[in-house]
Amino acid sequence: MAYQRLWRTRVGRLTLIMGAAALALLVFSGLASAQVALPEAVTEQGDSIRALFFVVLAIGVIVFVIVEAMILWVVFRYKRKSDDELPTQVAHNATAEILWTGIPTVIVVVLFIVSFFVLQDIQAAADPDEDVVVVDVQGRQWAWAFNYAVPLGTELSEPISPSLSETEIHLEDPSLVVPFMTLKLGVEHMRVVSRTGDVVTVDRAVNGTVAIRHQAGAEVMRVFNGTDTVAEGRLQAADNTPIVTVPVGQMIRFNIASADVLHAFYTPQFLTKLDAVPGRVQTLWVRITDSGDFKSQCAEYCGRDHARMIYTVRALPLAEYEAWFSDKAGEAPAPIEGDFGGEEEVEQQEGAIGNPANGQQLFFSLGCNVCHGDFGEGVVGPTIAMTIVPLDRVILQYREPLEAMSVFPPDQVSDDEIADIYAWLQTVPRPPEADVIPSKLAELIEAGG
Ligand code: HEC
Ligand SMILES: [Cu+2]
Repeated sequence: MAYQRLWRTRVGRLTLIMGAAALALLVFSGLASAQVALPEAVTEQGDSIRALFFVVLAIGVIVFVIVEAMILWVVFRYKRKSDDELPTQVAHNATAEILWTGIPTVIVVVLFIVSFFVLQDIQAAADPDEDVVVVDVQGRQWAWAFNYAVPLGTELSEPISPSLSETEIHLEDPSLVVPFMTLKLGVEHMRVVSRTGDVVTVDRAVNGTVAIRHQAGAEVMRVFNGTDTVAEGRLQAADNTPIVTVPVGQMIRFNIASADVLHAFYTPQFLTKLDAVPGRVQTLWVRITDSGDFKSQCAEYCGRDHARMIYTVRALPLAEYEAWFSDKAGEAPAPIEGDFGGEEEVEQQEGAIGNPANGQQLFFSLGCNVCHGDFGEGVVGPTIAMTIVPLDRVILQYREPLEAMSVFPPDQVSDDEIADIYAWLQTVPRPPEADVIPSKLAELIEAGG
């Protein structure tokens, strides 16, 4: 054999040894920085998955060792000793055949049963009377939005646009137990107007969201955007990555949706990931056991800036979480004053550039709020409320975006519609200077570019 021939010369031996060493070095240098083992789970569900993994691993190791040992035994025991000695030829052996069919069958059945129970365990919803933190997750090219449900009883703002039709929903209606009614932004985007007994009146197609709690008859909640951002783990200079803050110890329900293509919600320490599928809401239940910041990312290739879809899950002890939450809930943006004109009075005022009421709806239905915040205050994208960027340059931004904004071609949003959005954004107050997320484009224009 070639190896044997090589091994006979000194140079050959050296080559072989160096080659093996280089290969080992290559393999281990990769492993040193990479996470080889399964990460420690920080959720109860992750613990079950980890336990299942080790059961499967143990069975695999046992089978591997037995099979390898038998192969080696056969290789050495039945090594060809002379050319005329042939091994005994066996046609069949009932015992061996039953064993090699039976044992794998038993293993597969055991794995099936064990995984079935683990799956049930990790997909189990919270108890009906348990407190649940509901977070609506929306993936979009290329950002994540996290919206929180606020229990009823929290003060509700007036509907923004009173002209939109109000709808009554009955909490006992089982169809409303469908987790999250707001997937079609702009169509099912709703906010609570009032609640009497079992009947909740919602306002459709406006800012704010109604999520129905998982159990029938439970409270209806308004969702607000309580996402913090962090300027670390940057991939490009203007990048802020969102933080989704959650409590330790309480059941959390992530309602995972996508506004465009497939994305995947993936926190390695959860030991599970779930795709964000357009047109559908997927539910991920977790109860976190350890506090900390867990770096997370989109785990389904979704286009040019997929790599920027990073976020952090921040798990805080319950008391700290509650303090953070009430702080955020208090901050929930106040409704904007003013009459934007309803459908009956689309007529434009003299000299106005667009129809702000229409613009406001488009802003949500196109998902601009995901990156720019419900009030254009800026999240992943810059603050665009009352932008100084002129309309024609803004139209260009939709068509050929600077930085990681999604492309909006004319068949998705026309120039006139952009003018409407622009008009609405010009009526929305800018946040205090300290909270403004700077816009490159605005800076360029200010600099006279
Ligand atoms: C994937 C995230 C994302 C989405 C979705 C998105 N944008 Fe942007 N947008 C950005 C980023 C990032 C910039 C940064 C360019 C810069 O810094 O000037 C930007 C820039 C802008 C600007 C120019 C900046 C300025 O100061 O005026 C406008 C206007 C704007 N976006 C409006 C919109 C509108 C309206 C929508 C919905 C149709 C939208 N964006 C959707 C991320 C997004
Ligand atoms: Cu992605």
